[in-house]
Amino acid sequence: MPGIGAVGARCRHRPRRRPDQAKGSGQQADGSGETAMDAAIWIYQFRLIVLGDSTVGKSCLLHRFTEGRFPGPMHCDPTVGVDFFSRLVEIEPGKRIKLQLWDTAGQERFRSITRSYYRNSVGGLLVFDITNRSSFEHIYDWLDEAKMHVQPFQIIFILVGHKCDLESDRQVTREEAEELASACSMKYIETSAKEATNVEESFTILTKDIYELVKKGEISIQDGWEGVKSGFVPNVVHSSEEATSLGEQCPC
Ligand SMILES: Nc1nc2c(ncn2[C@@H]2O[C@H](COP(=O)(O)OP(=O)(O)OP(=O)(O)O)[C@@H](O)[C@H]2O)c(=O)[nH]1
Ligand SMILES: [Mg+2]
Repeated sequence: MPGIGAVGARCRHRPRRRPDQAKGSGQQADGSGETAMDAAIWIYQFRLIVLGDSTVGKSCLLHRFTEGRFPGPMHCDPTVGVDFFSRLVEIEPGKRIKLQLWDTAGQERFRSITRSYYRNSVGGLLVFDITNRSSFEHIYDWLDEAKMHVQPFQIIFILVGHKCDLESDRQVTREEAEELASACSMKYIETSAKEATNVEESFTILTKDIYELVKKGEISIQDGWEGVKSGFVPNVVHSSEEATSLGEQCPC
């Protein structure tokens, strides 16, 4: 019977070049040009966007999440336009989601570029700096702008109060941030890229929430939309005809 068969087969298609050009996408696996990330198997790919004022720490958060390191004050320049990161997340034993992560510039002068990335994102982190009151006050603006530009699709956000290692400089209380999050039907989490606090959790919580909506059919894969893509189902061999007909859906 075509389509069902032996265990552990690999797709015969060549991997699309791209995640290996992204930060955090993994090392060369075997010298063949295929990275560890390319070779991995995932059930879905979610595209997430990271938004917030300049200097709130978006890029450092992504470096910590994808590379496990904090670049430090002298090694993280303001983002120019948009930067791309990638990582796999295991949401249940043996079930991985591939995250494509778009790091946007907070500076106003890049807004026309960053806006074009909202529409193809299924989820996002809305980041403010707990030591910078105005970055918190701008969260509504970021949210409004994102909602306007994702139409007709929906986007799921988590609110992130960043730099929680700087407790003594705090200008936004946890309570008021939780209140804002609740008013906008978002979860709230406080993170520090410097001390690696809740970085993993912030991305995992968002990924799991999106996954649940996908499972329930409230978010679905759609032609012409990059927010969610299906991945490679492990332990299934496709016949050559079926593999060919899969065409664009092949995730490798
Ligand atoms: N104390 C502390 N500083 C942080 C943390 N994360 C980032 N920073 C610092 O905040 C500054 C700005 O960080 P970036 O990650 O470049 O900020 P950004 O939001 O990407 O800024 P744009 O690219 O301009 O939008 C840098 O000096 C970082 O070292 C953190 O968790 N704790
Ligand atoms: Mg940045």
